[in-house]
Amino acid sequence: MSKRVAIIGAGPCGTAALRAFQSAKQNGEEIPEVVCFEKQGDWGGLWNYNWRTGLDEFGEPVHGSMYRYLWSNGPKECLEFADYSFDEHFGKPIASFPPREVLADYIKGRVEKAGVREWCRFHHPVRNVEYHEATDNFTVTAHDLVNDKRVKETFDHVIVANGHFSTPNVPYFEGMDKFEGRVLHAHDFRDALEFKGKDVMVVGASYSAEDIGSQCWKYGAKSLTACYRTNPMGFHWPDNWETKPLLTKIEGKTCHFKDGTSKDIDAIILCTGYLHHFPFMEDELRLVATNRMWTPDLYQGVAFEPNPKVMYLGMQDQFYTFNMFDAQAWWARDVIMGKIEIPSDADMKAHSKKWLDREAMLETDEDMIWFQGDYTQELIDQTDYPSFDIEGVNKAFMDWEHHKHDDIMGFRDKAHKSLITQTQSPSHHTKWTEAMDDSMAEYLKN
Ligand code: FAD
Ligand code: NA7
Repeated sequence: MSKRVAIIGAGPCGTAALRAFQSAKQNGEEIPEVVCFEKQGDWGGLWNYNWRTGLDEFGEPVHGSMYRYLWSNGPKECLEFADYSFDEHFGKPIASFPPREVLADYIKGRVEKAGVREWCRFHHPVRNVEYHEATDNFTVTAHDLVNDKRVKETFDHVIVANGHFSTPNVPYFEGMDKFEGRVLHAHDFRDALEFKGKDVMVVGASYSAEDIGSQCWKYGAKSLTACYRTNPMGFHWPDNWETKPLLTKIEGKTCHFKDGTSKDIDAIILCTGYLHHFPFMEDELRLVATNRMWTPDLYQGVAFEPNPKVMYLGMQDQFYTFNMFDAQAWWARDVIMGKIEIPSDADMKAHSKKWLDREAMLETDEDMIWFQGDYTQELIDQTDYPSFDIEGVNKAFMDWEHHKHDDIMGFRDKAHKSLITQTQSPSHHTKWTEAMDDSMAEYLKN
């Protein structure tokens, strides 16, 4: 097979694509030549902690949005790879909510075992992807940062896997330019200890607001204020945590809210989400998307309808993560290898419409979890990705949701059961609120 495939990004989605092709090769199939361009110096995507903010050592925008002391926000049993279990990687059962370093080790372990590192070009941000109608292929231009040289190569397919939680969405509130405190977006948050003893405000009502607020609380912030645009988070927060409607304006250190109340604040952390950002894709190849459960223009949530030789992985809002990315990567691989046919434009649109109609009916987190579980199942049914108990994963997500509503600072102390190996996780040796050391060595001492 003389085809060439470019993968952009070696995070969980890009490494899923690498593993998908390698597993076909392992099964004796002839696979295309795969080249994965990665901007950072290692694989793992967001799970590689980067202390830097702003620009990196090469002047590139820093990709990392993760921070110190980040622990998995969902049970690891809900994201376990079906072809590489936690038991296989760690050699023993481990607790259900691993810190970042532990999950990074797990993600890397699978691709190290697969032996696909030589398919990757690290420190190679992709600058441009252009399609040529006459030859039905693409020119990918990347920058070799170490040698400071542009490289241009031709590919038959492009898999875009650069993630969408890296380019911050930064709203402006009146008076922000004169705020007498620190203001930052979640993307630049690195260490909760910076906010010890401070009156901290998080703006937003989703995962980042919940987790960064909880981190600041855990590491000794004096008070937390969470303000929301549409709906509050709705958990039972500790006593020094207050919920307010949206910020309207700032005067000095005083923040005013929609209900007419005000409060003095030392630091504002904008947990206001991220932009899907593909500056390297030519206009006609660029996905325009927001963070939602079904992404318009992607057939099967993956193939770019205007040109299905371009595939986008992991573009949806995420309950399911690593295992859904795998399902997408295996599906993309099988389209590229000619095992799955792309239907007519009308059929692609009809398929997307079915999911868009269902998306419009979603009301609760539970609805969204079942939606994403069904979607993942639909993909898995089309490939040889090992089948696993999706209903069991959905139920584990339900338990997790209930645990969060029972005790938002205690849900990480719960233990879940693997849907891949049936191993029951042990409870972690230390309660999350008391576990200050998030190193892998400490976590694995069970
Ligand atoms: P990423 O992990 O973002 O990887 C994308 C890769 O593409 C990066 O390595 C980047 O360097 C590279 N790249 C970017 N631009 C270019 C370019 N132009 N050229 C070449 N390479 C490029 N998920 C969970 O399951 N559990 C959690 O607890 C969890 N916590 C999270 C906490 C935070 C703060 C954030 C932001 C996300 C969290 N997520 C979590 C969700 C996260 O999106 C996924 O786990 C996962 O990292 C997504 O994988 P990805 O490959 O799509 O993107
Ligand atoms: P999300 O999940 O996209 O949420 C963004 C939040 O920011 C959401 O609550 C939005 O409010 C809020 N938002 C967006 N714009 C504004 C403005 N202008 N004013 C006020 N509030 C605003 O992003 P997260 O960073 O929380 O999570 C991303 C990933 O990181 C996630 O997958 C986790 O795993 C970790 P809304 O509710 O829409 O009114």
